[in-house]
Amino acid sequence: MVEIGSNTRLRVSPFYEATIQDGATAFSPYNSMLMPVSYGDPTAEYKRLTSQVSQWDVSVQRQVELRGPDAAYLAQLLSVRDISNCFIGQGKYVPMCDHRGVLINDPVLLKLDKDKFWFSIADNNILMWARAIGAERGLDVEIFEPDVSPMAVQGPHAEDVVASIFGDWVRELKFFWFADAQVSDIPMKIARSGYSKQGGFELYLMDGSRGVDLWNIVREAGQPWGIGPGNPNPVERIESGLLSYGGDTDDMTNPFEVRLDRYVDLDVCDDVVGIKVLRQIHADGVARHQLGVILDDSAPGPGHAVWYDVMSAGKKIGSMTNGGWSPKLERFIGFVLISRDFSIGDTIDVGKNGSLIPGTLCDLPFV
Ligand code: THG
Repeated sequence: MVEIGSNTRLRVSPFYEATIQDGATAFSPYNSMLMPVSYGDPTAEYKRLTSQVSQWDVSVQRQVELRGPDAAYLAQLLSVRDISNCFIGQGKYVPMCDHRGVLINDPVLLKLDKDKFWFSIADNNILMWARAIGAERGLDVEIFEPDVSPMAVQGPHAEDVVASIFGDWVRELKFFWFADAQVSDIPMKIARSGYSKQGGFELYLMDGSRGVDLWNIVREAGQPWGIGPGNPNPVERIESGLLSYGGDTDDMTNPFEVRLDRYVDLDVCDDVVGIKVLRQIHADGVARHQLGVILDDSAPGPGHAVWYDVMSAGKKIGSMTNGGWSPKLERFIGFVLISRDFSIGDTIDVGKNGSLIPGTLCDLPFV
């Protein structure tokens, strides 16, 4: 038994005690916080998500707030997707790149007002990045982390659960739009979003002292629909083709390699970080691409390195970046990031710890 020393470098989620109470058995580091990644029964967690409803502590998706006269301009500089058509009350999935055109995050951007935005971030320090770019460009904008912690409610009955708490109006919320809401004096924004393809909402808790209260309200309201705890599901998200920044990307990955083409607008203004390089990369074409793989057998055990080699005729052609047993396909599936010389229908081998497992490349998403 190893204990994690509590300290100022590791922030505790407002839902932490509730997730422990609900039986969390494993946590994973993310944005200098811990995310519950298992409640001890992966099969049940997958089933709840795909046939009932599941509640997740995703407060590790920390918010970076931009506020002030130049907030909209800075939000655009940091996003390689055009956000000029984003309405107040709307969210957008916006890849972020560095000056090399390398993907450094894939946040959800929420436009709260004409001069107020949140980036809801994946695992990388965007607070520091936004402050650096804002200062270098001499912009008039405040950049800070607000007291906001998302909790996801995902699954085919998520809408029933959320409507039973907040009212039927939530059923009218459009995909990625959000609105203010309150229950038991707990302030929040409710968005129709979440890291699954099972449908659902994210409740952006706006008072960190009320995390356990909110968790328990959702837990109780969800009983008729069989709610239980879960987390961004490692298999459902692969079946659904959702990218994991940092999990499926490395320090060289650009958005075109990982199927984010439709979130890159090459005609945004030249000031957008990385856009000029992306235009060039787009014109030249990429050397690698992301595909699915269906294996003939289970993948070998994880070992210490995370990515598996993808081999063809004894040569390494790329990596399998993540994988797992798919209940829907009843096969072991995964994402590969491989040379463009190989494409859908080709057979390859996935290697690790000396063993080679044959597999076939396929299009994404799986389901
Ligand atoms: N919710 C919130 N913040 C987040 C995530 C989230 N921050 C980190 C991480 N997840 C960012 N990554 C993603 C990846 C995919 C999606 C959202 C966040 C997603 N994609 C849809 C798709 O690919 O089909 C829709 C995108 C679109 O077309 O607009 O939902 O989950 N708050």
